Amino acid sequence: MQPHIEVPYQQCLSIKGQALTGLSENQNLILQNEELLKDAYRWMTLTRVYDQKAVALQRTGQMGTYPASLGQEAIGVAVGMAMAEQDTLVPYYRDHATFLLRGWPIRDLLLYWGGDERGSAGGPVQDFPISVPIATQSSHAVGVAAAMKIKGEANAVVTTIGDGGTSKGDFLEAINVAGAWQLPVVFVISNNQYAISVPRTIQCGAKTLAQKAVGAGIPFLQVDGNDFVACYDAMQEALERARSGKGAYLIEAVTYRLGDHTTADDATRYRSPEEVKEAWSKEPIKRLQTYLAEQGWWDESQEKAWQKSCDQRVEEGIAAYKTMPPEPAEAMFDYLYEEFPEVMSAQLDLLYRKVERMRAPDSVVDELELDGLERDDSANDESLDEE
Ligand SMILES: Cc1ncc(C[n+]2csc(CCOP(=O)(O)OP(=O)(O)O)c2C)c(N)n1
Repeated sequence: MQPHIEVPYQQCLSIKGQALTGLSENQNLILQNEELLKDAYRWMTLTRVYDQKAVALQRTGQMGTYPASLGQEAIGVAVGMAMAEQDTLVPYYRDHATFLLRGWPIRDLLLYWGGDERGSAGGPVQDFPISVPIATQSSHAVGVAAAMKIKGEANAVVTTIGDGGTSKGDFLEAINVAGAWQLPVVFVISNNQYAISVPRTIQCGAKTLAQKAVGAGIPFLQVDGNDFVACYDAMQEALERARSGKGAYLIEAVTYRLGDHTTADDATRYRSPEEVKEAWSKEPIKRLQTYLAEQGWWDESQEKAWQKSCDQRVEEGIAAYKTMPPEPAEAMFDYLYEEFPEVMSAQLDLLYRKVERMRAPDSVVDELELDGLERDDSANDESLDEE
């Protein structure tokens, strides 16, 4: 039998988009804030349009493997809206909404997923690049938070992770250190119910993932991850604690991945249509839209105009991505080291020679293969899943 652990669960909007009763002062303030909620809705819908078009780019061979955030837009937007610019984001790979809010140009996001290192330069300079290795970002976040504490900065670090990632030692070590040293770091678990095809219930024997914080001595909370209001309120409280020197916080946002794990996955092989249909009834965008419409803050014509502008904005980003001249092949070496280690010189030489050979007029390598070298994503298909 499991010991009883009280895990607070926070929800402010019903799945039908109605405000619940008994809410805190801050939650009610959020619910009354027309501009804030419209902004959140706009970011969520922009993210969804971006996601759809990114998947289409991959499907048409114009980009590498891509992990959509369909259904998880509320927590991503709440994280991005609650963070201050000078805070540090140490993300994982499904944080598209947060990246957009942190100022990443759409072109750069696409470049990243197209295998171009220049894509990682978006967002504030102190933010970390996307982490494809699972959970390594948790320890990086703790390192940044320790540095902040030593320097006496009143900023915070936010780091995100999936449910499966919380089974890794890196995550558990990171929350332990964050608790022991009372570091200004907020851990956000996007519990979308699956780690590729592995359901949450067989990843971990604990009833909730939030309770992992108990052993680390960190306060914790479970929120309805499809409820923007609940997520935003939780993030505000966690960030406030971190910035005022009270230490770390852990939020488990309970959500659902409505799409495939990545474009290399087929979720119909391990999920029933009934389960997915049920999950759609709880999705975050419709929920907030209903609330806004019932307040008289959003209508059909606003929706149409906004969808059109999202479309335009994403198409502009796609055009910029497609017209970006490719990086030289050797660029892959440029981003790894501050000072190039001598021991890598032989590999770099080999690469130069290969590129020269391929460019030679009498090369046996045909045009197609040369194009492939300049923006080759096919070889990386599934790398996200197989690492
Ligand atoms: C260290 C490491 N091991 C394995 C993988 C392969 N892999 C990619 S995604 C994934 C599942 C992650 O699931 P979860 O943490 O729940 O995040 P989600 O993708 O569901 O958002 C795995 C095992 C990896 N990228 N890195």
